Amino acid sequence: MSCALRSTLRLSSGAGAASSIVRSPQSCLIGTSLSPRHTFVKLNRRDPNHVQHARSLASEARSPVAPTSGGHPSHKVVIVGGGSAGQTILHQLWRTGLFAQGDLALLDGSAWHHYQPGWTLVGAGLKTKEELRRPLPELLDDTGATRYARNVVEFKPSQNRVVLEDGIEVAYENLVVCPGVDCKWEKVRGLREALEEKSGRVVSNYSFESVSNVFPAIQSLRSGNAIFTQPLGVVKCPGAPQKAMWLAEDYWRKAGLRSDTGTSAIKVSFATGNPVIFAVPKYAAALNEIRESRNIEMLAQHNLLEVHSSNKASFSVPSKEGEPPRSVTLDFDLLHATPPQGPLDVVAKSPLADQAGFVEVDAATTRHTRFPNIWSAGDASSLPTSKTAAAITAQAPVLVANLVGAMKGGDAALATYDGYTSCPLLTEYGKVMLAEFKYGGQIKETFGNLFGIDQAEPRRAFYHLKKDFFPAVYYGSMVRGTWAGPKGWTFSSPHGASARTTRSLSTFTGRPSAAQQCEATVSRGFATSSARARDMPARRPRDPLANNPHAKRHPLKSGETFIVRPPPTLSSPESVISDDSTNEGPWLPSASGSNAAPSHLPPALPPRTRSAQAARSAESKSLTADEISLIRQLRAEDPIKWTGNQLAKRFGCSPTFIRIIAPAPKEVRQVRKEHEEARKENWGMNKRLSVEGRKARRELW
Ligand code: UQ1
Repeated sequence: MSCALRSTLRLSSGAGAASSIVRSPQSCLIGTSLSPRHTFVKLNRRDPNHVQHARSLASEARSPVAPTSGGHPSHKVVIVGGGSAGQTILHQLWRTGLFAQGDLALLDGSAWHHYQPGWTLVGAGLKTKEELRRPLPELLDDTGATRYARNVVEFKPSQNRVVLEDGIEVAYENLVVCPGVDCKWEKVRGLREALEEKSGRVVSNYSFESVSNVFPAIQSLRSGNAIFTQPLGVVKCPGAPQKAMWLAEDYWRKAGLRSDTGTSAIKVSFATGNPVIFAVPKYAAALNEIRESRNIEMLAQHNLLEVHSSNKASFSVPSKEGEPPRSVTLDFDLLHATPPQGPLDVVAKSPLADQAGFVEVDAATTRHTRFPNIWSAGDASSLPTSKTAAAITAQAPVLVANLVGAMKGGDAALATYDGYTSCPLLTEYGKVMLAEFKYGGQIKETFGNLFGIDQAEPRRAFYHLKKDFFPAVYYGSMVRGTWAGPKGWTFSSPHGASARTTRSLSTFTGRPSAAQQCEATVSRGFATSSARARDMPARRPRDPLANNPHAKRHPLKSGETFIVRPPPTLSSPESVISDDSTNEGPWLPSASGSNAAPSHLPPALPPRTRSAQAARSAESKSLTADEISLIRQLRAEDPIKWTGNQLAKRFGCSPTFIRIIAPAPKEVRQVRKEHEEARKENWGMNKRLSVEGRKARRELW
């Protein structure tokens, strides 16, 4: 066992005592500990120069100097923890354009950020742990936030201050607490020692050091008992302990060491402290079916207590009423352990904590129930849902909207979180069951709603989401604040009010509700180009055409107004239109002669793109009678698979033509229509307005 692992395990158990603890509040799987890159400077709180020191610490991280409050560096919003939640929230706040350099601060002593949802893939030999990490400072560079490369050791909510490990106190107007949860390795006797042993029989996907030992251990096992454990209580990504099992079992199956019937060279057991395999009954039923078909033993209510030696482990099991708790000891040849987990001591012992030690926030608004200027999301929060990165994609926009709303003195409870979370369960190499649900274990499936498929059925497409898409979108978009999970990239606020700043030629205005006004500002930054976003804070640019005397207003049925404002550089609809075609405005269909745009009309729609034109001309392609009857036959056999688009592709004609000669059955059309309606509900303001606008322009022309 390396020193590094030893120190990791030791450090990650304590709260705030050591400078090098990494407490990444990540979604799936557990934080790890590495030394921060910055030099540790011990500062004395009583030293009158400590503020000066704090400033130099801040600038050490290439950050602006903070203003002070009562002698303490002070910020409008201080974020505790730079993991998935902290980074996502920081970037989303920055993108609102409401904050200047130094208004925001992030406190985290970690040198690295790990994409922990990917560690299951490392344990299965599909990725390396190194490719899943990034230096933390690099991820924060594009915000104007001050980074303190220190962890918090004390919360002082009544004074609006937090204390850093070197004694510095940082003051805040608003505090966002998302330091994640800790692995409590020490709660299982003998586990740390067993993980350090050379035999490599005890492994875990739940730490940076040990995750790379998992796949070699799976590869080298040829026979015996393999036990995969899940502790009773909260864990990050509650599906991860069994993902390790499903993939290992599949590996051994492919290696000829497992069979569905009779005896296999390797026996596989899932020992969980919980009574069921998964908390949501729909997915639990599907998983149990797969488990039985693959001959995997379920040891329910078996909570790992102790690892005795390199081949024996004890579990507590329920006893009959009135009898003392029992324990059973099992032999193993490979043990994949998931450590018990819980809130960091610094949070659990603070006034912020609920009885279980998590930051006590309102389940809908993410606002603290007792300190209105404190907020929390992610693993450290008391939000009663599964702790995953997917959950953070839904929590962060709610927190940001409500925090900004509260700062503006408005109603902070505008946006609400419904408990959305997701667990992409790898059930074998190449297949994933995409569990998605909200509070109360109610199903909330993205693709089920869009395409009418059952997400409890493991699929290859979901596997690629998990293995390739999510890691890329995580670093490329999520922690940069531009990914809203199942809602995709267009960051639409929880009320669907996402506003574009201005458009050059035409602008939509409406009378947004108070909620929309607030959120329009919240999400404004998301519509800017990435180059602009980097140069934030963005100001709403003054519209140079605001006083254009030629502006025409077209009220739309939806309540919005479509305003046409020809730029001064172009001839206005009222001006004499020259024959010179270079003088054509893009808003004029044709500037020549009598075809000039009538001044009372908004711009014409641009001509159809080449591909659309090609598709239209393909409509005239004549199909043979055989082809037409084949189309009808395919449509009748499997109308779900053979959509209009699929058939059009196959037969080289347009989907419209297909829909005319072989319309889909009424029920299928009905279901599609419902999905389409559901999809429209999720449209952001931009999309809605652009569709409305096109419709209006089509009608007017
Ligand atoms: C998601 O957004 C996300 O973040 C990048 C994940 O990575 C950990 C996920 O596992 C899931 C399920 C989502 C949710 C997104 C969709 C499209 C279902």
